[in-house]
Amino acid sequence: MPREFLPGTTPDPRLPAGPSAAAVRAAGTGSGPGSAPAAPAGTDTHCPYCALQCAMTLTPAPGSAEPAVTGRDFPTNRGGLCRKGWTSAALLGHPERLTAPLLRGPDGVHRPIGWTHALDLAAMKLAATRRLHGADAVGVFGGGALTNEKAYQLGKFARLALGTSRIDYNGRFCMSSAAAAGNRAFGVDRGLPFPVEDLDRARTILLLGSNVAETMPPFVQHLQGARAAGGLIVVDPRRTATADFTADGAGLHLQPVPATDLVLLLGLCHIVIHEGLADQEFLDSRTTGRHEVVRSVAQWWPERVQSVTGVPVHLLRETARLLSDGARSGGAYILTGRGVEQHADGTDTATAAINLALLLGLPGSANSGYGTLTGQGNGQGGREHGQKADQLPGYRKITDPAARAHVAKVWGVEPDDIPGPGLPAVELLGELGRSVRSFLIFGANVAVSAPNASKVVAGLRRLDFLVVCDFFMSETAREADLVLPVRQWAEEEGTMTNLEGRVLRRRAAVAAPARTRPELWIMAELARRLQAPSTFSDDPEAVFTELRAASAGGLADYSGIDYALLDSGAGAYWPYPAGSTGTPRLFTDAFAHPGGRAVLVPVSPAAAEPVRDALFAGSTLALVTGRLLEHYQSGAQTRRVPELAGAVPRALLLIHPLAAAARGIVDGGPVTIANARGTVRCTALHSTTVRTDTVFLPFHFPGEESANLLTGDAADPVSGMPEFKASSVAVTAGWAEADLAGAHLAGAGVPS
Ligand SMILES: Nc1nc2c(c(=O)[nH]1)N[C@H]1C(S)=C(S)[C@@H](COP(=O)(O)OP(=O)(O)OC[C@H]3O[C@@H](n4cnc5c(=O)[nH]c(N)nc54)[C@H](O)[C@@H]3O)O[C@H]1N2
Ligand SMILES: Nc1nc2c(c(=O)[nH]1)N[C@H]1C(S)=C(S)[C@@H](COP(=O)(O)OP(=O)(O)OC[C@H]3O[C@@H](n4cnc5c(=O)[nH]c(N)nc54)[C@H](O)[C@@H]3O)O[C@H]1N2
Ligand code: SF4
Ligand SMILES: [Mo]
Repeated sequence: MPREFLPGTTPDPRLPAGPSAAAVRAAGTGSGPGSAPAAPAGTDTHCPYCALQCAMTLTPAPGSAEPAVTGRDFPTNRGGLCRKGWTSAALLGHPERLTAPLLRGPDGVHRPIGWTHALDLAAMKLAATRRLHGADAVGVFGGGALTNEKAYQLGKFARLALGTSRIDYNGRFCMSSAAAAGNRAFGVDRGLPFPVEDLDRARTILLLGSNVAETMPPFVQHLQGARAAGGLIVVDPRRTATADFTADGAGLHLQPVPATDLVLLLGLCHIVIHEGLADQEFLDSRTTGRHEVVRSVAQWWPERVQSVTGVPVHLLRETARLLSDGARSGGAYILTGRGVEQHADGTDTATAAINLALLLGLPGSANSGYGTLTGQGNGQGGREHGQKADQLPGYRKITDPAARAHVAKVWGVEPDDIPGPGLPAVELLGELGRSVRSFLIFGANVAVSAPNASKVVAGLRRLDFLVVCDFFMSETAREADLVLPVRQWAEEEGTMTNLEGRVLRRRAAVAAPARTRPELWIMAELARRLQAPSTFSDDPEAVFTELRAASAGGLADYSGIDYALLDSGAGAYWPYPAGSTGTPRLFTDAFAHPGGRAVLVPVSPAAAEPVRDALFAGSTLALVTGRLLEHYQSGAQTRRVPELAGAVPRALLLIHPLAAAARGIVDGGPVTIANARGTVRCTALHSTTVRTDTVFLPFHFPGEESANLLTGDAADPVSGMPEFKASSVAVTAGWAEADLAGAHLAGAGVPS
C-alpha cells in the first residue's frame, strides 16, 4: 500500500520534501525581500493551487523549461511549501500541454485549427444560439482558480457580450455555504476576517471539518500555539493527520457521525449558555437575535447530542470549557472547512458555528474570531467580482438597483442592459442541453468535480456547442466541441486574493507556448466579434484598474489597491477604499449590517434528519469524500505530475477492518461502491482511522474511480451547495460489472 495515503504520514510541513537543497542552491535563492541578489534572477510569485497562496520564487534553470521553485518567507507559509507547491513547475512545459485550439470533427476526434478560425466559429455558434433560443440559452461556468481580472471580466463578458444571466462557477461547490452564513451573520463574507498569523497566539482553536495537514500543510504552523496550550480541537469523523495533532495532550479529537455537526454545534451552544460561559456584555452591545437562539438550543442538552452525534458528553463539556477559557485569556478561534459546509444543511451548520462564536464573544475581538478556510487559489477573489449568478463586482447584489447603476456606469451601459440573477451551479448544470444550448467553461473540470457527475456528462453531451478553456485535456475538455488552450499561472500577470482577503500579485516568470493565449484576450476577441456594448481589454493591469472602479463603494472594495502597491509587498486586505490603508481585521468596531450589529440566526436540524437516517439504513455505509495531500481537486493538474501521480496513482477506499470483514473485503483487494446514481470500482485500504459506519473516498480520480458518480445533487436551499460529504452507499467485495451492479444491488436494496 502506498504509505503516503495513510493519514498521519503527511511529511512535517516544516521539513518540506522539495527538490534537493543542492538543486535549489544551484538555481540561486531568488529575489525575495532581504535575500542577496542572485543570478539568474528569480521571479517572486505564489503557488498555483490552494488559497493559502504560499509565496515562492521561480528561477530559470539552465537547459530546462521548468524553473526551480523555492519557498519564500511570507506570513501564510513562512517559507514552507507542500509537495504540490514544490512540484508545481512540472506543469510548465509539460508534454501533454494543449498548444493549439482543437475542434472536434464528426468522427469525435479533436484536430488543431487556427485561432482566427476558432474564435470566428465560437462567435458564430454563440450568436446563433442566442438568435434561435434567446440570450439565456448560452451559459458560462467560471472557476476559483481564475485571477481576479479574469473572474471580473468573465462576469462582464457573460452579461454584456453574451447578454446572459446564466453564469455561475465552481466556488458554488466550495465556499457557498460558509459565504451565505457569513453574509447573514456579519453582513459580509471574507473567509478569515483577520490575518492568519493572529491564530499563532490563540490558546484554543476549534477546527471543524478541515484536514489542513493534507489540504494546506504549511498552515499547520499557525496551530502550534494552541497545541502547546493543549487547546487544539479537531472535529472530523476520520482520525486524520490533522486530528493526530491533538494527541499527547495537545487537544481533543471529536469524531462525530458524519452530517451531525449541526447538532454537535447546537449542543455546544447549549452548554455555553447553561454553564454561564456566554459573553453577555458582547451579546448586549454588539449583536441581535440571541434570545431566539437561546430558546432554540434549549432542547439540545448534552446527552441528547451524544445520542445523535456519538460524541461523549464529557468531550462536549471539555470543548466548551476550552473555548471559554481561551476566549477569556489568550484567544479562541472557531474555523470551519468543507467537512461541515458541503452538506445540504451546510449554511445552517456554518451558522451554528458562528452562533457559538458570537455567544462566546469571539468575532471582532482583538485576539479571537470565527473564520472559514477558503479552498481554491482565488476562491476568495473569485467570489467577489461577478462570476456568481447573483452578483456584480465588489460583492454587490445583482438585484440591488444602486449596485446595477454603479456598475452600468463603469461599463458604459444602461442598468437595464445588465441581466438579472442567473442559476446556481447545480441548477445551471441541470439545464445543460435543455434550456442551455451552448456552454463555455473557464477553469473547471465538472465532469469529475460536480455532484452526480454522470448526469452532468450527459448534459454536456446534449449541448449544441461546448467550449472549454484549459491548459490540459481535462475530462471536461474531452467533451468539448472546441478546446481553447490558455496560459498557466507562471506565464501571465494578475492578482489573487488569498484566504485572508489579502490581495497578491501573480507574476509571469516563464514564456508561454507560442500558440496558447491569455483568457483576457480570448474574452476580448469574442466580445469584439459579438459586438459587445462595452470595452474588453487583454491587459491585466487595465482590467484591474476597471475592477477597482467597479468595486468602489462595494463590500469588497479594491479601489485603493494597484499593482505598484502590491509589488511593494505591502499587505493589501480588502475593503481597501481609495485613500485608506486597507482592513487586515474586520469587525473591530462594527459588523457590516446596517446598525453595525452581528445577527444570531436560530437554526435547527429538522430538515437534515431524513438525510442522516438514510445514511445508515440497513447495511449501507456513509460515504465521505475529500482530499489527499498529493492531489489537487479533479486531478487534472496533479495527476500529470509524475512525483504526485506516483505517490497515489489510483483511488483507494478507506474502510474500517470490521466493516470490511463483515463484507469479505480484503486489504488491497477490489471493492465496489454503489448506489442508485452510480458504481465506483477501486481498491480497498483497511484503516482504523474511519468509523465502522463510514468509508472515505478521495474525489481526485476520473472514470470508474470517480467519487462523484455516487454523490447526489440535492443542494442546500440557501447556498446551492451540494451534499458532497455524505452519501449512502452499498460496499461489496470484488469488481461488479457496471451494468449488472446496478441491477444486482437494486434488488438488494441499493440506497438512493
Ligand atoms: N491536497 C489538496 N489540498 C487542497 C485541495 C485539494 O484538492 N488537495 N483543494 C483545496 C480546496 S478547493 C479546498 S475547498 C480545501 C478543502 O480543504 P478541507 O476542508 O480540509 O478538505 P476535505 O478533505 O474536503 O474535507 C475536510 C475533512 O472533512 C471531513 N468530513 C467529512 N464529512 C464530515 C462531517 O460530516 N463532519 C465533519 N466534522 N467533518 C467531515 C473529512 O473527513 C475531511 O477530513 O482544500 C484546498 N487544498
Ligand atoms: N466528491 C467531491 N466533489 C467535490 C469536492 C469534494 O470535497 N468532494 N470538492 C468541491 C470543491 S471544494 C471544489 S473547489 C471543486 C473543484 O472542482 P474543479 O474546479 O472542477 O477542479 P479542478 O481540478 O481545480 O479543475 C480546474 C480545471 O481548470 C483548469 N485550470 C486551472 N487554472 C485555470 C485557469 O486559470 N484558466 C483555465 N481556463 N483553466 C484553468 C485545470 O487544468 C482543471 O482542468 O470540486 C468540488 N467537488
Ligand atoms: S499549501 Fe497550497 S498554496 Fe501552499 S504549496 Fe501547498 S498547494 Fe501551494
Ligand atoms: Mo474548494
